[in-house]
Amino acid sequence: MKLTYFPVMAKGLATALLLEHSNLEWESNIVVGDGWSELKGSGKCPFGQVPILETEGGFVVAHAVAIALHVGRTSMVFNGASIKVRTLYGFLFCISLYSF
Ligand SMILES: N[C@@H](CCC(=O)N[C@@H](CS)C(=O)NCC(=O)O)C(=O)O
Repeated sequence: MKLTYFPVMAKGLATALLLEHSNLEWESNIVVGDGWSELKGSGKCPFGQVPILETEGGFVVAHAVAIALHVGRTSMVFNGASIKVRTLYGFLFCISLYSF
């Protein structure tokens, strides 16, 4: 999986932390400078914004909360120990703190 975001601690941070906490293989794609206008113009971002998560199947998930839920489901965090479920909810709450 590939998470694309800017080099700032905002919407992409909680999703990156959640991916790191999961058992999934993932890579970070940091967009800087002209890279953003190129990516935005490419139409790859469904809502013209980041973060986006590209899955193995080529599907692109947009919006931080949707990405967190996708990661939670895919990594079976929901089926794990309650501490992991609480951790996922913590990440969701963290995302909600800085707007939608
Ligand atoms: N609802 C989206 C909002 C994403 C968002 O606001 N992304 C900003 C960066 S934090 C962005 O891509 N800004 C660049 C632009 O809109 O051109 C989410 O929750 O992920």
